[in-house]
Amino acid sequence: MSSKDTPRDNIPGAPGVEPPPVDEPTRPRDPLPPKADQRGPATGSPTGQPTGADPATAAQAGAYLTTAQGARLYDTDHSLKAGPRGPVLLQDHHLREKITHFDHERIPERVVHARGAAAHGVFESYGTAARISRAAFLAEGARTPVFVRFSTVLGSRGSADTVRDTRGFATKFYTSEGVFDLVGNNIPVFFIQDAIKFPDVIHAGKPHPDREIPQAQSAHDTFWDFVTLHTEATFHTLWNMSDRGIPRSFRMMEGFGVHTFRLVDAEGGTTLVKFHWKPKLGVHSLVWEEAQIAAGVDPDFHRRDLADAIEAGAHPQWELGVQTFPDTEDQMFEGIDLLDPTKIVPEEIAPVQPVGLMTLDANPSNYFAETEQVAFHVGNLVPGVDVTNDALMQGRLFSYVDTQITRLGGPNFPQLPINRTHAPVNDMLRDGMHQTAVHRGVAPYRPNSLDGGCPFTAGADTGAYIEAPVEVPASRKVRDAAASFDDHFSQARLFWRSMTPPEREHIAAAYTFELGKCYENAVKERGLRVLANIDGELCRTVAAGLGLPVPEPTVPLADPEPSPALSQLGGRWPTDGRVIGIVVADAGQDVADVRQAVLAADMVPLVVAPTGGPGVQRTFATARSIEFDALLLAAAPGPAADAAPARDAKADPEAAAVTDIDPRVLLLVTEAYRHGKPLGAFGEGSDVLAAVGLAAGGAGVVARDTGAEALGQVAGLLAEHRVWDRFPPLLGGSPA
Ligand code: HDE
Repeated sequence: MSSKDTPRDNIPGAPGVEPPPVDEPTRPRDPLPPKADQRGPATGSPTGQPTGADPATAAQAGAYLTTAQGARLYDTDHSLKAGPRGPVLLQDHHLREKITHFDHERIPERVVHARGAAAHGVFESYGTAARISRAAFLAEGARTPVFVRFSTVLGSRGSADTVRDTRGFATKFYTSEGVFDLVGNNIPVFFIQDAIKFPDVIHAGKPHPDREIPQAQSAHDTFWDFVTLHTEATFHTLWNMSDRGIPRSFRMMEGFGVHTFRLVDAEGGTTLVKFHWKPKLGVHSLVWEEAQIAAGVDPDFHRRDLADAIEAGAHPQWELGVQTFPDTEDQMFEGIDLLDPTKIVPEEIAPVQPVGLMTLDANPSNYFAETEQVAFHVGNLVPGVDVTNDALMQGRLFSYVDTQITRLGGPNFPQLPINRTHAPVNDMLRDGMHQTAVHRGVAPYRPNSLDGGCPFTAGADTGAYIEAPVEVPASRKVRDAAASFDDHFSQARLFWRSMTPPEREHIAAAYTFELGKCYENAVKERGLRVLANIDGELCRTVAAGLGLPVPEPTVPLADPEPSPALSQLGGRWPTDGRVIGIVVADAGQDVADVRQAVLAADMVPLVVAPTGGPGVQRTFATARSIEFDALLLAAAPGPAADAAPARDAKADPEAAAVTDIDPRVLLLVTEAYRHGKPLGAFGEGSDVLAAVGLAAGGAGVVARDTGAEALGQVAGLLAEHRVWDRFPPLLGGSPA
C-alpha cells in the first residue's frame, strides 16, 4: 500500500476521505473524491462497450445543490409558502421532487439472501483448467474483473450478520465472452433435491407468517417441522448446526458451486466438475455466544470486517478449484450421485485442483448502486461452462431472471452499471422500463435485410455459446427422482465422524439450542429421530438437553471413513486483518511500540481506554469482546468515572467490589477467555489476569515483559484461530 492509500491513523472505518472540520463548511467546493479503498463498477456502456470514461463521471459533480435537472437551488430547508405562516404552494417543484423521489427510494428486497455485503476484485487464472474448459477466463494468465456478494439467506435486509444460517457466496466474472455468474454458498449441499421444493423450505425457514417472528433464525417450529419431516434436508441442516453456520468472517469461508457443472473443452469434450473456493485465511467460525452478542452489539459484524480488511490493505484471497469427474452416462462417482445436490464428494477421493486465484481489492463506492442492484443468474454462462440435469439447478435457471424483474423494476436490469457485461452486446431485446441503451437501426428482428442482416448468429469458431449436445436419457415423463436420492443420512454420518471433539460439542449444543427453542414437543421428538439416524451419542446428548427419551435409529448406521477436509481445526493460517484490542490505563498511556508491532504483523490494533482521546479507538463503555480476536493487556486500570451500573450496566458492582480493576475490563477478559481467544499481558496487565483468576502459562494465557514479546506469543496462538484446549472434550471425535 502507498501512504496515500493508508487508512487514516492506520485504523479503517473513517466515514470520508478527509477529517471534517467542527464548524459547517460554507465555502463552495466540488464533491470530495471516494476513499482510496473504494471503486465503482467499470465505465462500460449499457451495451458492453468500453467508454474509457473516468469513473468519476458516474458520480455527482459541481459545488452547488441542484434539482435532478441541474438547476441550482438557493434553499432546501423551507417549502415555498404563502407567507412565513401560510400554507405550502403546489407550485413548489423542489419540494415535490425531493419528497417524491424519497418516497420511492426503497426497492423490494431479495426474497432470499436479502442481507449482503460485496467487494470488487480480480480473478487470475492459472491455466490449469484450460485442458478441460475452453472458457477464455480460465486460459493461462487471463485476468478477469469480479464482483462478489456474500449474504445470509433467511434474514431481511436490516437483520444481523452473525445469525446461524447458510451464507451466499456469489461471484460475477466480467469475462471477455460475457458475464459468468458462479452463484454458490458456503455449504456444499442443499436442503432439497428439486427446485420445486424451494418455496417450501424457505417458507419454513422464514419467520412465522402470523407474528412475523423470529427474524433471521432457524431456531423455531416451522423450520424444524419441515426439516424433520423432509429428511433429505438432514445433511444441510447438520452443516448449519456445525460451526459453518456461524462464520468468523466472509474472508474465512469456503465457497461451493453446490451443483455438478459440465465443462467443455476446445474439442467439445466434457468433464463434470464441482467448484470450490478455498480461502487463504483458512475456514474459521465464531462461537455461539460470541455470535449472539455480536448480533446485538454489532449487527454489521461481517460487513464491517470485510470492508475494514480491504481498507486496511488485507485483501482477502480465495483459490478457485475443481473436483473433476468423468462425464459418464450414469453421472455417478464412486457410488455418489453427482446430480444429487444433497451429497458431497469427499475431497480425499476427488482432490480439489486449483485453477485460479481471486483477490478482493476494493470496496464498493455505493451500497445501493452496486451491492443492492447487482443481479446474479445461474444461467449467465460462457462458452466452456455448461449445466447438468440436477433438478435443483434447472429450476434456478428460471428463477433468477424472474425475481430481478420485480426487484429491479423491469427487464433492463442487465444495463445497470454493476451488471453490465464487458463484452459487446447486440441483442434484439428492446424498450421496457429504464431503457438506457439508445438503439439504432430499424430491424430488431431476424432475418432482416433492412439493417444489413445484422445481428448475425455466431458459430463455434466465432465464439458462440453452444450447449453441450449431451444425450438426454430416454424415459417416461414422471414426477419422481432416482432411487439413489433416497439416502438421506449416510453423508450426515460421514460429516459427524469427521469432526473433532470441540466441533462435535458445538454441533450437539446447536441442536439442543435450536430444538430447545421450538414450542412443540412433537417437533423436538421428531428432531431426535433424525439425529438417531446420524449418531447415537449426538442423539443422546441432545435428548438429555431436551429432557426427552432417546429414540432408536430407523436405518443401519454405517461407519464411513472420516473426511478430514470437513474439519476446520488442526492447521495454522495467516492472521492478516485480525483485530487486537490493547487495554490501557488512560488515554495518555504510550503503547505506540506495540501498536506498530501489530500493524507490522498486518493486523489491526484498537486501543481500549477508560475515556476517549487521541489515539484511542474504543472506551470501556463502547468496547465489547466480540470485536477483538485477541487481547493485549498493557495495564490494570482502576474503575473509570462511568464504572457504575447507573451509567453502564456492564459495570457489574460485585466484580468492582472484589478487585480494584474496572469491571468492564474484567468482563472483556472473561468473555474473551470463554470464547477461546488468546490473552497476552505485559507490565501491570498481568494484574488483570490475576484478578479474573487466570494463571499466566494456562491455555492461551501469556504474560511477558514487553508488549512485543506478548504480541509474538498471541499472534502464534491466533494462527490456530482459537485456543482449542480451553474446550475440554465431553464427546468423542476425530483428533484435531
Ligand atoms: Fe438461490 N435464489 N435459489 N440458491 N441464491 C436467489 O435470486 C433459488 C440456491 C443463492 O447475492 C434469488 O437475485 C431457487 C442454491 C445466492 O444477489 C432467487 C433455488 C444456491 C443468492 C433464488 C435456489 C443458491 C441467491 C433471490 C432452488 C447455492 C444471492 C434474489 C432451486 C448454490 C445472490 C435473487 C446475491 C438468490 C432462487 C437455491 C445461492 C429467488 C429457486 C442451491 C448466493 O432467484
